[in-house]
Amino acid sequence: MDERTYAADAEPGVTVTVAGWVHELRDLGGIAFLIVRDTTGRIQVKLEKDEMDADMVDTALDANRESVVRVDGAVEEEPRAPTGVEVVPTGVEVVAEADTQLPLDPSGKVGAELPTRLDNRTLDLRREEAQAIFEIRAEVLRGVRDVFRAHEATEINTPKIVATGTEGGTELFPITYFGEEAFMNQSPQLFKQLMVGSGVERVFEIGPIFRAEEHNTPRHLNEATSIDFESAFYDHTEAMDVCETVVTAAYDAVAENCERELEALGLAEEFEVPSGDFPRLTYEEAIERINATGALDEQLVWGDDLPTEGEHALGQDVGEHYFITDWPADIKPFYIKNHDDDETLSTGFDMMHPRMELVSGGQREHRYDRLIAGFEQQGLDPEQFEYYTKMFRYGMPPHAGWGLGGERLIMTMLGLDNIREGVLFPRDRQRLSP
Ligand code: AMO
Repeated sequence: MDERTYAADAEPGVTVTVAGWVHELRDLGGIAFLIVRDTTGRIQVKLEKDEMDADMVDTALDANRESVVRVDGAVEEEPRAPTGVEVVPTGVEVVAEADTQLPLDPSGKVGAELPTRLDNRTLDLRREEAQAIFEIRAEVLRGVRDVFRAHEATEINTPKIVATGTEGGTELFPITYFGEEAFMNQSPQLFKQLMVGSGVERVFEIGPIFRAEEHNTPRHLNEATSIDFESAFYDHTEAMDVCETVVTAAYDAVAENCERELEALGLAEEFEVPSGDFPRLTYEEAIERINATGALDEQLVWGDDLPTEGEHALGQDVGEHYFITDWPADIKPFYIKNHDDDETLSTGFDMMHPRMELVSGGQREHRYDRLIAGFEQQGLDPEQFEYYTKMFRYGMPPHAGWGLGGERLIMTMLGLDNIREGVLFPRDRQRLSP
């Protein structure tokens, strides 16, 4: 490709080639302005009808909105132009014509419903706000990677096609693997644990998880991005410390490097980095506080799962990120360790944003006999998990970790109404393409 200059980099006094999409054509009679948009912003191209080459002017005037164009010309200062400069063209080429009828208005002036936007995601992403979300998402992932590396964790990639589920049998997507039944992985849980038993000790993974959740809600996806952490010789409290640090680092990275994107989303003023010191409530305190809000028709009792309305009421009461610790052992998965001094209490924890759960984690059961007993208690057949359990007989250190929902982090950070806003091509009950 010929060298091109981004809209934001065009300085007065230089000759450039700019390329991008026709954002708008403003025809004022003798003069017209073509607004070209690229990934850095917009630039004005001035068309003086009587003074410039007639063919060139016609080419520009005839270009449909959203066509891809390339413009050669000189950059001049123009205080009235949106960016303070304009291009005085010597050549205009339509590189790829767009249809006159578009399924949605990429300028965003005419709003479209979310399903229409997702059906036409490529056009939807031409809107500054939509792009801003994904630029922020990229920055979140970078911030998270950096902080994990600073904690000497090794990034791993584990299989997504697996033989067994880990997070409850009903949420599995079965597939056919050379004639055998297999599943899309629900979580890298067992693999990250197997890694701490290797000499690698501390690992993280950022990758897809698949959940065959039946319900279509604004905060559930059938394919989500999980940010997972696991460390040898950590207990649940140390895992929680890392969790706070990672979430805070994600916010920090965005606050530092995404000014323009926050501006585009109207969040520049209100964006707040969390304290990094999240209150830690026990499950017992949590149900007491929920009951005290009076938000639920029936009082919660020990052993109940926290219903969504309960979580909301507690979230409003606490008003910032917080942990819920010391869950009843019975409602946490088999791989979570119970407290040594009280076997009915689990070391499992959840980390909550006031709007919803973001993280589950805990110290893991690393003692072989206890692990096998845990499988049996949950009605799972330990034989099916032999590839995992047998490694607990060859020297498995105590360890702890957690999984953070990437999209929920973005959703709560940016106050998005629907988790799908933070996913390029979401997978849900209704949506398998694009
Ligand atoms: P859990 O099943 O709680 O724990 O998942 C961890 C976090 O992942 C996110 N999440 C989802 N986000 C969107 N749509 C979904 N369907 C969805 N399911 C989960 C949530 C949730 O808090 N193996 C454990 C983690 C661990 O103990 O290390 C696990 O997967 O934000």
